Amino acid sequence: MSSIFDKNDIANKIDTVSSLAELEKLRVYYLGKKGLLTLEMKSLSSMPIQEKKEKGKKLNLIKTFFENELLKKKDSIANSIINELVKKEKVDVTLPARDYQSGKIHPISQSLYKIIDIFSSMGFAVESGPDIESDFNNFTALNIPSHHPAREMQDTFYIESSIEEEEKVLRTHTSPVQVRTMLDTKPPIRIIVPGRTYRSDSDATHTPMFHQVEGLLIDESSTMAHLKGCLVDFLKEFFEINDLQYRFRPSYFPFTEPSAEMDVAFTKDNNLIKIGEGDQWLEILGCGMVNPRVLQNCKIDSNKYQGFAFGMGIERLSMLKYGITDMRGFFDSDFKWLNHYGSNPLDISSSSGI
Ligand code: 2NL
Repeated sequence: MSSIFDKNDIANKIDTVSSLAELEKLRVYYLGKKGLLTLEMKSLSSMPIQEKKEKGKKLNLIKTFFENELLKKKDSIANSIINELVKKEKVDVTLPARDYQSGKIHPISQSLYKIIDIFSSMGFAVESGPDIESDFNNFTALNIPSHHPAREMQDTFYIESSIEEEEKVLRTHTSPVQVRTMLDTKPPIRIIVPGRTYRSDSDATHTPMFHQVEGLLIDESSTMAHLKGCLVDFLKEFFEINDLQYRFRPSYFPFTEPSAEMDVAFTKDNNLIKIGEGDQWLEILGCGMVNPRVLQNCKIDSNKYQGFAFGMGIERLSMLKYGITDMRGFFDSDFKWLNHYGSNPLDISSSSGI
């Protein structure tokens, strides 16, 4: 007669099981809420103390035995499932490796690394600031008068503000960071400021958001000659052309006096622009000696200090360096475009020293 205290009987029952589902059924049969062992254990409470002690001890022993056997069987079933799988599954080591695509560095980032690399080697520090700026930092401090067209709604993104608040704008250039630096630190100052800038403009050659890098140097003795040397060295290094043909042309900006624009020579070869030589000129950046009024607006003594500043568009520099013809491609997030114009991560570490 089988009894629930019969270890052999339990062991036999477990032995005949061949799946995890059957094993679970057996567990419930003995140890579920209404399982045989569970009910027996519940019935202990109504027994006289001596009987309770003896039967309780037996029940506990059989319960532990059952649980151990259950675990052993579970392991052995799991093992045989794995063994079956291993037998069935074959790895064909002669198959070709799966193709993978490595990421590319966006040309804007690549140019930026290079620009930072070159100016760092000349002793310029990199500064940054917020995209949303006060009207003072973006326009007033830079000697841009209230009637200047740059301030028009058609050109600048204004941020809604309450009447007491000062008007806020999306910065139209990175100059407000230089203003902040001049207000915060004593000269000498030697910084470049790369970053996003915004203008209300959109066509094949303009996007509402674009990247600029501006530079500012303030000390007691730097001149236009230093400015020229600095920019010529930069462009030669950036385009990797030693005998780069260039010219400085007089220009006008409210924040510099005198002001100039720099052009580089180029030739068109099958619609592709070749930088460095030729009889055509391409405007590449703006620059000048910092207007003393800007220094005064930024609490710097314009009798003691002077300096130069410059600004250039990173998209434009990248288009020329990498032969990109449509500016909109920069912001389309098209993987094919990035795969074509982007650079390999390993090339960066060697060119920028990062
Ligand atoms: C351009 C011209 C320029 C500056 C930017 C500047 C900034 C301060 C003071 C004086 Cl805080 N100047 N920046 C100066 C000359 C030209 O940018 O064509 N940018 C794309």
